[in-house]
Amino acid sequence: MEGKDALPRKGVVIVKIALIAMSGIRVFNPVLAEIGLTLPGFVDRGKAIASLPSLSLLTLAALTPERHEVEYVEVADIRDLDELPECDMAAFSSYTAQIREAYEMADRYREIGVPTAIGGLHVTSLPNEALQHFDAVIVGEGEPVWPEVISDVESGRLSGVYSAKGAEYDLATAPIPRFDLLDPDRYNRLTVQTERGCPWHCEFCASSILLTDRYKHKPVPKVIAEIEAIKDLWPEDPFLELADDNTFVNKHYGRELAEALGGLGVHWFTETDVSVADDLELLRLLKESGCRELLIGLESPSEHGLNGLELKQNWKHKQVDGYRRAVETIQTHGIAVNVCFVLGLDGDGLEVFDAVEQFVEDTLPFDVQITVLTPFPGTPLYSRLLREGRIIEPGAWEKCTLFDVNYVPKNMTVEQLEENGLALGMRIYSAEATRRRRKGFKEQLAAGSAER
Ligand code: B12
Repeated sequence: MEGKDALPRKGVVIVKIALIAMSGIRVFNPVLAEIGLTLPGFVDRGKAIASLPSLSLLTLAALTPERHEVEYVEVADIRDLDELPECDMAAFSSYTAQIREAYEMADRYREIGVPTAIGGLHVTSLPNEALQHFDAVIVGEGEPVWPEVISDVESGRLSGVYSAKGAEYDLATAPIPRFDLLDPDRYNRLTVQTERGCPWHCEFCASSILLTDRYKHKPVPKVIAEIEAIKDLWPEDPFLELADDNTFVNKHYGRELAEALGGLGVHWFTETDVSVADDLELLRLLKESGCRELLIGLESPSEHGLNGLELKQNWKHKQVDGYRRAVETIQTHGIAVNVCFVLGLDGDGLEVFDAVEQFVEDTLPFDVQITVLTPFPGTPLYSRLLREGRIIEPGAWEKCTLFDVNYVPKNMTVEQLEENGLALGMRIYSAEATRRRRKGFKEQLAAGSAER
């Protein structure tokens, strides 16, 4: 690593690039953290996902010219970091909750003259904030601009915002992520991405819709090639999580994908919307393909909670009558459902806590996820709540965890949301309720098999 004094203004020869993933799981409120992490139904999922690597950085590594050495580093908690990873350039990926830690590391790199770059969802929304700490900030999808970032750092010109907005990236040209940079013993779950964007626009969504306006797929043969690469590297097949926001909007693509996955002998999980339950042939193929679970954002069990939430067509509001049926249909096809609810929506009042519990008791999904409405920067929700003076602590990004409350709810107090949310969590993640749901799923599975 070169010291500041030794760093020439022009013609920087990069030798080693550290690709640094901010990788922690975060809950700000210590009470929540302590209780949440002991609840059986919660702990399983938490443990499973906590070890996922950064797909963005592995993808960029694959697009880095061979003349540069790359090292992939994960930082779960900056307090555990004795020394900065040694490198000639540090490129970070991060989400909102841990952005301050990325800024702190960048400041330290700046002190020793190492050029820095950062991309990802948070800085795509707030590039100017990030520029106070980083030499280069990448807005939008990383692939189209990474070669320019590298070339600018090589010529000593790395500076400012590099925007991929408008340069719509074609996933047909996606490289195979450098899974070989990972230690196979450390990961038993890996991510593969089949699509970006979403045709719906939920007000709170802070996912890949911030990167692209389009809903676009990776061609199935490309997805399969990535999985083959993983299978070559992992002696024991890892569980695959698709890093997708909504995999099965296009049912034709869904069936093609499921058929292709069926031949690979993998087990996998993805996120999609409730319309997947309308296509029984797709569900059958999904079961055969090794799909273990579908995570579906129902958001609220009530019509008033959903009203106005999806901004294009009020789509989710139109689906609510089919919610219970959908969970049953999917689970009788042998695929577990993880139903997700957002607590504290403007359309919901105090009755929502019991309504969620009732929904869960009635439908018995294998898993449930309850999170708190979270105004992530860059979302229409954030702009609206800021305008309405309802963000409690603007800029408190460490509270963007999906569990901490940093806004004034409409139909309840902050304390009511926190206390009722916690109490609901204690009930639905208890050993007894978790056992009931697992049993319920098995019964639905058996009923489905008997029918077929
Ligand atoms: C896998 C995952 C994780 C992994 C992350 C592993 C890692 N280190 O990357 C784990 C389990 C650790 C995790 C943790 C958390 N997560 Co998470 N996670 C996801 C998930 C499922 C997939 C993300 C993904 O891989 N996308 C695919 C990659 C390719 O996209 P990408 O990262 O955006 O990268 C592209 C661009 O942004 C850009 N880019 C990104 N980095 C860089 C860097 C450079 C240098 C360049 C040039 C470009 C670039 O290029 C990439 C390719 O185009 C998403 C949900 C989803 N369905 O997408 C949630 C999601 C990202 N997580 C979310 C949240 C809230 C969290 C947690 C706060 C949860 C918690 N309470 O702890 C933590 C925070 C982590 C942190 N460090 O801050 C939110 C983030 C919202 C936001 N704007 O911050 C999401 C969108 C889910 C949601 N419900 O909204 N998560």
